[in-house]
Amino acid sequence: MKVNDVVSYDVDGSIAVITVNSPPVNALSNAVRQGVAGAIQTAMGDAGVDAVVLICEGRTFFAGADITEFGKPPVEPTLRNLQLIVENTTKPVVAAIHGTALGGGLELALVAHYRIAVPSAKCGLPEVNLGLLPGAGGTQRLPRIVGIPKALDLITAGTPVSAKAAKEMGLLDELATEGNLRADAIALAQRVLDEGRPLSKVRDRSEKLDEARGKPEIFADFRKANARKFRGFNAPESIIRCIEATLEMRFEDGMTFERQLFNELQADSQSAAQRHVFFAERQAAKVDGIPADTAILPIAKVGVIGAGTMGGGIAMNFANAGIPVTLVETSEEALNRGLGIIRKNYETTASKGKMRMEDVDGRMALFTPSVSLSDLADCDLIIEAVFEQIDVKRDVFGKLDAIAKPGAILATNTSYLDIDDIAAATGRPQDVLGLHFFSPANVMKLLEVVRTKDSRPEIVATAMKLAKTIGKIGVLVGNGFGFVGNRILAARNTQADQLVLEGATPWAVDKVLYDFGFAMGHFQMRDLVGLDVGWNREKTASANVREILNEMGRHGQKSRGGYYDYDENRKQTPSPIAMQVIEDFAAKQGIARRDVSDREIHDRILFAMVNEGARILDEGIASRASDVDIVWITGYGWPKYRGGPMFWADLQGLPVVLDRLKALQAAHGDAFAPSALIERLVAQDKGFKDA
Ligand code: T1G
Repeated sequence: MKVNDVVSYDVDGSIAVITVNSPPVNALSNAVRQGVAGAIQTAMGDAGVDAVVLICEGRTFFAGADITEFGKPPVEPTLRNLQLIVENTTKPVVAAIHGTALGGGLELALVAHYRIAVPSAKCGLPEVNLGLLPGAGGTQRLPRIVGIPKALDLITAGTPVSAKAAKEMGLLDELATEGNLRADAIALAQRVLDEGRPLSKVRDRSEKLDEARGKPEIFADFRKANARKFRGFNAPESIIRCIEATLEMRFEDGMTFERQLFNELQADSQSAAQRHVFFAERQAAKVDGIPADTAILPIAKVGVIGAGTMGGGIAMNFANAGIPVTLVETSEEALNRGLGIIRKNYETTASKGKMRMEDVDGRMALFTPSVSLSDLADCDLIIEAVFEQIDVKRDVFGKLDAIAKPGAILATNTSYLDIDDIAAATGRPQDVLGLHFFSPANVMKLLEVVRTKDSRPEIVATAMKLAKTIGKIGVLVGNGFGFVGNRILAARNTQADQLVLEGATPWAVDKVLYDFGFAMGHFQMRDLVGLDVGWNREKTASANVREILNEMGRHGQKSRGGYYDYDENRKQTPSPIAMQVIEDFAAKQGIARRDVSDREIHDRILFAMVNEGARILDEGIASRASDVDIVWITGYGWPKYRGGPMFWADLQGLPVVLDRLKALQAAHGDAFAPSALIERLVAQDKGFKDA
């Protein structure tokens, strides 16, 4: 019978089965919680019922609290009150898990008396990814099952574990047969009754906690080992404190402490930022203006031109998704070098246990090497990753036009060049778009899908779906200089270069950005990528500090010297040589150096980036402010707990941003002329989220 729109109740023998069906992920919404509570009450009042199975339909068991309800007034039963109802039943409750039992979903399963899952299921407490902690007893119950060390790992990492692993750690009582969950759960419930098993409560268990008593080093060592990873984030430390509380407090007090710290995190801008990122990532996959029924083209075979760093990494993405790749280079030697690097990458992955060594050959078998473009004739998608020069790319596309089969997608991996110009070298501009990967292409999550004025909807929709297939976060961007990510990077470059000429040091600039939350500073990143990327050895003319450093052979980390000096372990130290180059160049430019404050560095760099993001939005190069956020978080390391440049600007308040831009414009010129979009939004009392 239907309890409400999303919960139904039926009885099989003497086992009541409560079934939840609330797409897309059975999140524990108000309706779900109310329905389950009502069904439990019914089961308790039903004399013919001796036990209860709680199961979900659709793709998964409860995937957590309903994130869309955050910030709204609580509606009874809250998740914690629903847990009390389940935990205090007089009849055994069995949680039957498939898909991903996550967050509040797993926490609800933890108050059931027994848990069973199909082998394909996963269990996890990913709240840390939202800047939160498990707020329904996860920090108090999980340690009581798996022990303190494992709970520390699982909850601060937020990554789910397989059903097999969950069973081994005691999180699950049984594994069901795949596809037979309901029957196996009912059978377990019946066995519990037949064997008179107790109504065990996780909260009453302490044996696992006892293993950690008197060992404060467990927490001290964990904090130390993860300091770098947790730097800047608030949630991990709160999680650790809650887990410490299991040893210091009674269960109820621990629950109160957990609730207190959860509330603090939920009110924190860091969690708002990370919840914004969660939805922004999913929003980016949605392409406005393309009909949902647009044909997705089959991509059975991919061609990649260029087996260098980018081409090889790009090719690996498709092989990793099981898609055969024809890899074309200009010579056997270049081809073999590229394939060698690919094989070495897989062997390294296997040595880390992330794939089986015996699978490396199978993965390599997906590559068909070639030195002839004509071998790409049967590819559904061809991606070029050749030298970043327009005439080279136009030449390749002209040749592809004569080789590629009709309807094949022709993609360029260019970072800056005009893709309309490249497409014009073919007779099929409608089949051309950009697939801008980020180095290392087989690792970085971001993929800018660049739509030209002629790209037909089918290839755009196909590229966006393909991004998800190869495990990337695809963001659709327009064909403008630097698209979205690199254009904002260029704005940061300009200010960083100017600041060091005016008196700042590269290390001061880098520290401001590091303290803001970037994994590394601007000049440190430049040294890492290589100062000679895009440097023209033939045409160099000491036109700027970067050229001069290159002319001196200081190409960055790879030459053990750039803005920093590097020892044999790549440990960096500020370079007096680079500092002298900067001072000399500033003098030549007639720039009188001065003290530059950290605040000036912070504002000039960050507000210039925000302003460029606004211009990008205003020009339609990005269709959403949240897309700009996703580009800079996933492609350039903008700290996730600050939500991306546009979210961060909204947090400052656009009136503040506008005032600051005007002041910076007065002091440092028109690079800070406020974007018209910012002025419009301020006039309308709106933020980028409304743009
Ligand atoms: N609440 C609301 N909507 C959700 C949701 C959630 N928890 N999880 C997913 N969605 C939506 C998502 O926005 C998308 O919507 C659709 O479902 C499909 O998602 C008290 C406080 C479950 C592994 O953090 O990890 O419990 O775009 O595209 O790739 O301690 O979704 O279709 O409109 O991601 O198959 C803890 C978050 C919450 C899990 C499925 N739980 N979700 O991945 O699909 S906090 C989480 C996921 C909590 C308690 C605390 C994934 C997934 P739309 P999708 P997918």
